[in-house]
Amino acid sequence: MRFSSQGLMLGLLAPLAALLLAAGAAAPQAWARGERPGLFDYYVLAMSWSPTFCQEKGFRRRDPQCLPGRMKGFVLHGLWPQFRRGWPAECRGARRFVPDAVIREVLDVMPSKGLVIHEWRKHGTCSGLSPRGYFTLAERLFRMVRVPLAYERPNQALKRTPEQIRREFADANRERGFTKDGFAVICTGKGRGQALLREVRVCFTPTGRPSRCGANERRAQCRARLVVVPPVR
Ligand code: U2P
Repeated sequence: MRFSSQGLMLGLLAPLAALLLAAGAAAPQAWARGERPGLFDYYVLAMSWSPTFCQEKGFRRRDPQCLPGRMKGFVLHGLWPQFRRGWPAECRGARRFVPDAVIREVLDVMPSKGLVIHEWRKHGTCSGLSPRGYFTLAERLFRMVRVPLAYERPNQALKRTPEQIRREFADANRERGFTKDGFAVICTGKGRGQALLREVRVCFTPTGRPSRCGANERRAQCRARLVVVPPVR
């Protein structure tokens, strides 16, 4: 069954948006463009590990989030309405513009204006919410996820299996109602060799309660034997 979230409560800099767009373009076509806003099965909250983003290409070192002493750990990549298979994108009839005040309010957790606007147009327009409602929900869910202690500004690289990362997140969030099935680990590369942590994705119902993830996350799940989590410097 699909839910409607209508009536529900209420720069990562430009280079990241470009990277993410490129990644999206390379992925198998799983979007349905122009769907009706508010019709979807669940949300996935994508939490990006900023040090991996900073490490991947030298030019990003000019990005404020990549400057020594100002680096961050997890940042908010997006909140994506999902179908059980695939996801809606660029939905019809929603507003195109995100007010400046809304952008300023979310920059603390989503540190790129370009990314905020991109995420609204691609995913937020499918939420059935206003820009303010959508980013308020995204920030609330992002802050609701407790990051395990080991990931709070580690000064040395961590090494984990994808399964260990999911278990650490589930343990840290058990009393909030999450289980391991509500988390997915996304890494660089597609193989079984060593990889870097790119994201932790967390699944929610359309009303913002913890949920199991779906086929989209199972397909994207990291297959590496070992995941390196670069330090926050
Ligand atoms: O994974 C690469 C990019 O594809 C988009 N994506 C992926 C999984 C999913 O469930 N939903 C989804 O939208 C993301 O594109 P972006 O929002 O960054 O443009 C993701 O980065």
